[in-house]
Amino acid sequence: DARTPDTNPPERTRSTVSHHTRTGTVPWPDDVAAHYRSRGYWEDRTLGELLWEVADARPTQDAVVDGDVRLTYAELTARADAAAGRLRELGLEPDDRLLVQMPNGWEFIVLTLACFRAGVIPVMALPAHRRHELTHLASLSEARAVAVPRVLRDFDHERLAHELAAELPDLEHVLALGEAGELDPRSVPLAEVLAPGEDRASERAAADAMRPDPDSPACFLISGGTTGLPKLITRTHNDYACNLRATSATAGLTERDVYLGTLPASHNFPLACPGVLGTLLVGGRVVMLPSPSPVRAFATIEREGVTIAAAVPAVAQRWIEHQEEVGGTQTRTLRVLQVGGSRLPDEHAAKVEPVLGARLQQVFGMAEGLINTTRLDDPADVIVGTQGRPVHEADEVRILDPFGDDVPDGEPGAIYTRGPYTPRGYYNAPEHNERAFLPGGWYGSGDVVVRRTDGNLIVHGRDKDMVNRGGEKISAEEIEGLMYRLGDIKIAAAVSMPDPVLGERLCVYAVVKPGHRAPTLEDVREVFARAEVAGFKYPDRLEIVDQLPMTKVGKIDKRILREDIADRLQERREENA
Ligand code: OOB
Repeated sequence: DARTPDTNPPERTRSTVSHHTRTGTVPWPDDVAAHYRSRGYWEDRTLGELLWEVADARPTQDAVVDGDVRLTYAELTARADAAAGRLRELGLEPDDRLLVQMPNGWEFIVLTLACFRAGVIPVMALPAHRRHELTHLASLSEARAVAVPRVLRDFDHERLAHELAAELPDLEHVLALGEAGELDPRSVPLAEVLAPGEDRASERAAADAMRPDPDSPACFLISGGTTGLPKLITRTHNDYACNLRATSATAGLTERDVYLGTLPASHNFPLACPGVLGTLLVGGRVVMLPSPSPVRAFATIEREGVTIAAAVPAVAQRWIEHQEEVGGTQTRTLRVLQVGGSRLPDEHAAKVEPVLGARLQQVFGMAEGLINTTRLDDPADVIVGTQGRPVHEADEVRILDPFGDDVPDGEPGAIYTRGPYTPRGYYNAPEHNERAFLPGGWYGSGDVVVRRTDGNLIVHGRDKDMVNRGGEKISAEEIEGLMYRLGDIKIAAAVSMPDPVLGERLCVYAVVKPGHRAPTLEDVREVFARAEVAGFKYPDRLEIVDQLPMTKVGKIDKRILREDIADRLQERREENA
C-alpha cells in the first residue's frame, strides 16, 4: 500500500453544483464522489447501520466498560435507540446540532450513537473548553442543545450551560449528567435520556425510520485552528466510516481487541482512528477512562486485558517512566500503543516496545481528515523514526515548496492532501476555505514534512501560526487577540517554546504601550481567567520586550522569537546546572 500517485484521480476543479441542500458544507465534486462510490470507499451506509449490524451479531458480548458499568452490544444499541427517540421527543430534528461536552464515559458513547441514529449532529467540544470556546461553537453550529457533566474538576459545567442558553436564542435544551433530583430543574437529566427503553422492538423501528442520509454530517469535529477561534469540520457518515475502516486495518483491529479510551474521546484520534468507534465497528470492547494517569490506566489495562490504547507523546512518556519505576507486568496484554497528536521524539519512540511490551504505532493525523500511521510490521527504523504513511489507498498527498511546486523525496515541504475522508471545506467558512484549500480541493494542514523514498513521512516542523501544547492545539492569533484585553499591551506575539514534557508550551512576547506598566504573567493569566478561556490556552511565560523583530514584508518574525526563547531557556538551564 505504498503512496498513491498524485495524479490519480486527475486534477479536478472545484464543483459548484451540489446535491446537498444544506448550506455551509462543501461537498466533494460529483465525479470524485462517484469514483469513491464505485471503488467501495463510500458504502452509502450510516454509522448507525454499520454498528447495529455488528451489534446484532454479538448481542451478549461486552461493548462498553466504564468502571462498574458494563454494556453488552444489545444493551448499547437498545439504549441508543431509546435515547434517539427521546432526543426526537425533546424536539431535536434531523440536522439539528447538539453541542457535546462530556467526559470519557459510557454516556458519551450512548449519546453519540443516539445522534447517529436520529440524524442529530453532535458537535464534539473538548472537556477543557469554557465559555469563550463554547459560546463560539454553539453559535457557529447553531446548536439547539448542549450536553454537559454537572460539576467536573471543580467546574460547574451545568451552570455555564444555562448561562449560554440564556444568551443564545437557538440553544433551547441543557442535557446534564445526573438524575432529576440533583440537577438544576431546567436541565434535562441525561440519566433519563440514556436510560433503557421500554419497548425494544418499537424503539428500534422508530430509530430505523430516522435514518439520515449517509452523505450528511455524522458529527462536527473541532479544528486545531490557526486563525482565531476554531472552525467546524463536517464529517459525513460515508467519509467517517471510510476513516474507521482504514485506520482499523492499519491497527490490525479485530473483535478480540480491547481499546482503552483515555484521551478525551471528542478528539478525532481516540474517537475514530480507530478509537472508540472503530473498535465497536469490528465488534471489540471499549474501556473508557476519564484520565490517562499511569496508575489507573495500568490497573485498567491489567483488569480488562486491554490490547490497544492511544496516547499523545506526553502521556506515552509518563507511561514509560512509570513502567521503568515500578517494573511491573501490568501492560502485558497491550499489543499496540498508538502515539500521535504531536511529534514523538525518536528517543522516546525507541523505548515504547522494550519498556511497555507493545508495538508502537505512530499516528500523524488531523481532524480535517488525512491519517498517516506506521504499520505494525514495518522495520524498526520506520516505526521509531517516521510518522508513517496514509492509511487509505485513495489518499493523495503532495509536498510543495513555497511556489507550489512538488519537492523531491527527502526534502521538506508543505503537505497538501485530499481523499475519501478529507472534507473539501470547513463548515460555513467560505473565506477561510479559500486560504486553507488549493484549487482542486487540496487541504493544506500547515505541516512541513519530508517524504522518504519508501513513502513514509517525517514531520519536520510547521508553517502555521499554532502552538501544539502536548497535543492540544492553540491558535497564536486567538491568544494575541486575548492579550489586547490587557489595556497596557501595544503589540503581542504568541509562539511555542520547547518543553521537555509537553513538547511545546505557550510563550507570549509583548511590547508595552509608552507610559504604561508592564503586566506580569499573573496579570495575563487573570485576564484569560476573566475571559473564561480553556485552561490549556493560558500562557506559560511572558517576555516583555522593547520591540518585536519584523520580517521584510513587515510581519512579526516569529522564527526569531522562537529561537530567542529557546536560547533563554537553554541559558537558564545552564545557570541552574
Ligand atoms: C490530531 O488532530 P488535530 O486536528 O488535533 O491536529 C492536527 C495537527 C497536525 O496538522 C499536526 O500539526 C499535528 O496535529 N500532529 C502531529 C502528529 N499528529 C498530529 N505532529 C507531529 N507528529 C504527529 N504524529 O492531532 C490527530 C488526529 C487524528 C489522529 C492523530 C492525531
